[in-house]
Amino acid sequence: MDNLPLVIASGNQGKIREFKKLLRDFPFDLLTQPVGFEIEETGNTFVENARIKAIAVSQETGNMALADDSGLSVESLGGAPGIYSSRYASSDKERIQKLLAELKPFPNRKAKFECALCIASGERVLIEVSGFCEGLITSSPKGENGFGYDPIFEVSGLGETFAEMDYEKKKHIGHRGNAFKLLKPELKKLFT
Ligand code: ITT
Repeated sequence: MDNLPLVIASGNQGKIREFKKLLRDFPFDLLTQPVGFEIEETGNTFVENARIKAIAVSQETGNMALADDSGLSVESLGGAPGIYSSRYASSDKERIQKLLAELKPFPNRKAKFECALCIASGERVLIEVSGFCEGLITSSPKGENGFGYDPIFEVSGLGETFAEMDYEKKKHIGHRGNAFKLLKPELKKLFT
């Protein structure tokens, strides 16, 4: 059987790298979304925004699309930056600096990463799942791996940040890997 085309509906290179590894053993031809394609994320939740992106990219390309809406919610900041994680500042470095500055007065460093995944075909939603990972915000960045807020997110009970882990470990315990664990059986159901 020929591989099925699947567009990774994201412009974030960090996410795209992770998806290429997560989907390695699946019978998909992985495609990237059209260069410069912008979608306004008008949803109020990660799930709504993942759905908006998957449908828009699938309609634009005529192929099935997988979107990820994800972000970091910090307890002391009332859940911020949450769905605004990528809009919080204009680069990873500035986002990290802003978060550390805002969190400075608070002893409670609890935070949670969430990842909503949606696969759509045209306007039809085929699969929706969400994964989570709980942890603490460090007082300064640690580690060189990963992307985004990885250097300041220390996974509960492990004492190391996502950026200090190799990718296999992040995949095993991280929000995207946890969402993917739920996606896998649904994908299998869909294609068998
Ligand atoms: P697309 O919408 O094109 O996929 P984006 O970066 O705008 O790209 P989001 O709206 O979902 O994506 O924003 C998610 C932000 O949350 C992302 O830019 C990172 O800053 C952060 N983030 C998500 N997953 C992360 C991870 O695994 N590690 C570190 N930061 C992450």
